[in-house]
Amino acid sequence: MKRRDFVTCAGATLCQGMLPRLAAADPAADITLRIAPVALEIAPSHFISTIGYNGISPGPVLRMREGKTVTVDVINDTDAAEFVHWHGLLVPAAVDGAEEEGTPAVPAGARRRYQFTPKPAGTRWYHSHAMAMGDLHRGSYTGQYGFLMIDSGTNPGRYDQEIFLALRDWEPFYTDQYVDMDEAGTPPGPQPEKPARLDTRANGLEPISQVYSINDKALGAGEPIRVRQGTRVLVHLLNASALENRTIALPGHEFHVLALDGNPVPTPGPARVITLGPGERVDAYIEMNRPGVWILGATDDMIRNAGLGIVIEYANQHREPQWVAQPGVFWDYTKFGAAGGGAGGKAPAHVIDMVFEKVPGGSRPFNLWTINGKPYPHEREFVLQQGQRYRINFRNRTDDSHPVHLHRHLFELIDVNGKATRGIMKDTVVVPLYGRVSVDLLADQPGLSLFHCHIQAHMDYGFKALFRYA
Ligand SMILES: [Cu+2]
Repeated sequence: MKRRDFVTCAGATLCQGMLPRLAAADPAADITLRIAPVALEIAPSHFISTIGYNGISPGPVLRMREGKTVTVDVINDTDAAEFVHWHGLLVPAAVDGAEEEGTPAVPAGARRRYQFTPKPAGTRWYHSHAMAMGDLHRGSYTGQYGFLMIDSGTNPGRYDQEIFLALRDWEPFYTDQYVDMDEAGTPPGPQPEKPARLDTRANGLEPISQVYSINDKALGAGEPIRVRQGTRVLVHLLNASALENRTIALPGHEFHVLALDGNPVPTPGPARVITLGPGERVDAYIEMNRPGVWILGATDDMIRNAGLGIVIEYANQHREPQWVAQPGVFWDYTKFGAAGGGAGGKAPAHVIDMVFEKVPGGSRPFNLWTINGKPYPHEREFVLQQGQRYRINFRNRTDDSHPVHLHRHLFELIDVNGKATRGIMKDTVVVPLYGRVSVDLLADQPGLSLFHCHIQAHMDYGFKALFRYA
């Protein structure tokens, strides 16, 4: 595919002659995204200095029609090259927004036009795909993200109210006293990949946060979501964190899960808590049938009290927002699979094993993350034949739960720690600590495709690989 590829300069003289200018006759883009610094007042007088899209963070909710080609002009008003990745879309590598796949950067102070045909329909998102390495003010640590809704034109729209909730954290810093929530969010059960002998070397530095928000407000700082009894509210959830998996709940209510990563599930159903790894989305509706004032937020008290929540206020209800703990309840993808679980469906002939390991920092500042014993790059290790189906086994031999993402493809969830399932299509899946997840992949998107952990520091320090087509 020949992409129309314009690069120009915002400031004229600096780079004149180096880059082709946007032709004067070029029609206006359907969408313009300007990458520039923003200050977010997430709580009274608590400003976060970050980088956003079009002066806000999250950026505007972008809406595109499935199958209808769009042009997006990205203007980079920062001093570093950027990439905008269209997460969950099946688009060519040249416009996918990942340097590793060969997408050209949007240079500092310049403009680049992306043109693609969005598919499939569903809740997608867009975000920076720049490497950050040791710089906690780059890539997905910044406010460069937003929802991207691909509309099929056939959504029946059986809801009264639609809300978008992105989970975030801010002002990350490094610590070697890292305690994550992965253990608390993992149901007791088998740990099929737990090594017989654990690596006891000292852990490297990991970024953590103590400041949280949903969208651009910490709990209690923004307007509540005002609802009426007897209505149905459609919630689009996104974990836009660069750091950690999160579990949320709305006490007194259940989520009715409709879609995972924007793809309708075979068996929609209730969930009292939802766990989302960075990059994951959940679409669910909530029946508003428990009048009161409630907190929708992180199940972890420390994280919720530090901002990760939002108030849900029924009409004519005025009281302190209520929270009720949800002990012993766990999120389980497989509940939403096809009836009959793993029955039916022929296993693909080709099997790819991916073993995830951590090399603790020891004397180096950061941990190193490996796939099959090696950090990125992997030369011609993961080669797909077009039209073939593959079973991929993610084997997590580390003490973190990793949200792994494959660009430009959807995969079908087949097994989570021995629980078989069918029919759940995803682009990102959390592989539990010492756990194993199997997925099936149809190789039908020729070109380079990046696979990586969606925790920025893991990706930056080795946890990524390129899939190629033969
Ligand atoms: Cu990871």
